Amino acid sequence: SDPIRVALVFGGRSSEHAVSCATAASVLEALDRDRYEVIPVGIAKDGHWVLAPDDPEPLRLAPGHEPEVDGGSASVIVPTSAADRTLVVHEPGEPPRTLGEVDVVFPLLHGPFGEDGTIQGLLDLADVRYVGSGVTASAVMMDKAMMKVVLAAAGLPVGPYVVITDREWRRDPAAALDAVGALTFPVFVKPARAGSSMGITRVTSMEHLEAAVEAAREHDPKVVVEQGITGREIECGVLEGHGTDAPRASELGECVVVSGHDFYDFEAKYLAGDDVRLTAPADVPSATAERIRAMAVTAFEAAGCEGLARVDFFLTDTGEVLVNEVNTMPGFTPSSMFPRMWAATGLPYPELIDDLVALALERRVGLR
Ligand code: G1L
Repeated sequence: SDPIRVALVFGGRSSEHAVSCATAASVLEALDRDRYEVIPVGIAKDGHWVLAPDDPEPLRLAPGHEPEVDGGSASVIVPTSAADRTLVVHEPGEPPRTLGEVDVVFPLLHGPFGEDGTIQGLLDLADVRYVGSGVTASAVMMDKAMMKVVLAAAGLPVGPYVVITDREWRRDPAAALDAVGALTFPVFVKPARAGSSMGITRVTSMEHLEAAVEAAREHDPKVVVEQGITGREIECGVLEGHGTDAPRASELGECVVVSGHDFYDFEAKYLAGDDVRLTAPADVPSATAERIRAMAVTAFEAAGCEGLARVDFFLTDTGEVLVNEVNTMPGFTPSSMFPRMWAATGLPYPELIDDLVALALERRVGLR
């Protein structure tokens, strides 16, 4: 049968350009070339779209090597035509050249301009199918304030938090700081929509709050202040069901911060590497694990997620479970938590990718 034509879109304008390249390297390597034809589309740091070499090697993240999309000169445009579902290359001084019909796109992009629903909207306009959630779920889950409203409305427990909008802060910062007084320190001050852990500060007293809000506002004018929760960090992978089947929840994983970092920050997550230990399956009593898996599926459905999501929880020593966040584009190299949780559930990385492609192909284009 004809190979399935899969385009990977990676790189991009966010701070996690290199992580996105490394993710593309893993997916490039795992796609079975007898069944898939692969079109690697890189987005350079300046925003140019280019046709990238079909080679995982230069995209790998290694000590001393930060992979980057080479800007080059070729631009790849996703057409806004409902008719053809093709990618077209525009090269300076050359007539446009088509790459032909694309069956499915992996949007491997982080943060603003990718994870926030913008690339999904672009693909919707072109009638191109893609892996993962659509515009609404992507945008809602990217915004921590929106996410908490949706989760709470679905009856899921979320921790105490305060939102500081741009207008509130500019109009009366003292009142905004005062509102945070309803929370117990330590608190975590976060940009509402940063995507990575950039701009996050752990704050132990009122006197350090203002600087933390200003730091978060460098990344997003909308800020969320969360009360710190003492508990284990437990995660669950959710995959959409096939046909009319319910979403599937994976074995649980646990993220243990080993040393040096007082929370799971950007440094611990991506640079230092060995300061955070991921375990799957996590050692959680089976009744609690079952409760967490059911909550993960509820969160997935509440936001209308599609394809996949990683749902993160706090498990306190009294057995209380809180939803921390839902990630519609979780870390996705074979050593990342989401693939590891599914491997522990009996779905190895290449089969996980097959499953995600199949889910994307089952979906109707346009109306989501
Ligand atoms: F395409 C999928 F499967 F939906 C998908 C897309 C993006 C899975 C995981 C990711 N994750 C990322 O792109 C990243 C946040 C690891 C890149 Cl920075």
